[in-house]
Amino acid sequence: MKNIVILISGGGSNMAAIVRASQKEDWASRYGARVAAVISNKGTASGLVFGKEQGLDTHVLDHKTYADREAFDAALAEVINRYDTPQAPVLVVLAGFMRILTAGFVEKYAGRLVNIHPSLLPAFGGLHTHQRALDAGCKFAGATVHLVTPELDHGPILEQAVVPVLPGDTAETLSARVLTQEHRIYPRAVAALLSNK
Ligand code: NHR
Ligand code: GAR
Repeated sequence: MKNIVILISGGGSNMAAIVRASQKEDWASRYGARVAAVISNKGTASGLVFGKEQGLDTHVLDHKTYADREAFDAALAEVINRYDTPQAPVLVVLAGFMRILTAGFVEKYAGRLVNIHPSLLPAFGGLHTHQRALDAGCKFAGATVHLVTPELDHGPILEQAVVPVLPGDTAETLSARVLTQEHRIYPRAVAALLSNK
């Protein structure tokens, strides 16, 4: 059984979309895969509640309690590696995870570490994407699922979805429109990764 480990920092709605798809589409029989655990760098992340309700292992690793990024990433890898065996390689899914990962960490999970970013990459990597798209006068916005590489938001693109920017949009209204598309494309991209392996 392949283990999917999902990293969150907040609401976890993308995590929930993936968990629900894995149940509805029976990823266990179809791909021999299951969502095993959720890890948050914030104890207050509301996505942890959903994870517990679903019977997932939940872990909190507060980045503020580690000396530096290397120490935090080493602790993160230690937890993830509990779900990683030669017979059951782990797939690591960033879903609203807000900590930049070190190159050493990213290289450990190369090809099996994915992220969803709320913009049409390569436009607007980094933070505050919706406000930046509005400020630039974009008529369309969207989301991108990509493999994670050491350079932030630069890995190979797996899926994208486009939404219109509407008159009167704020970062909040635009992000909500983008988020509904994220919930559609992220489970699909994860399933595609599982089926190719
Ligand atoms: N790590 C690497 N090496 N490469 C990527 O492509 C990554 C990554 C870690 C996270 C998600 C990303 C996003 O989709 C992601 C992609 C956090 C920041 C950030 O600046 C930027 C991009 C992303 C996630 N984080 C601040 C930091 O100092 C903290 C910000 C905060 O806590 O609010 O790590 O957007
Ligand atoms: C999503 O829009 C995701 O793309 C974005 O945060 C939101 C998390 O929502 N990710 C980033 O901005 C990463 N820097 P969720 O917790 O409900 O899935």
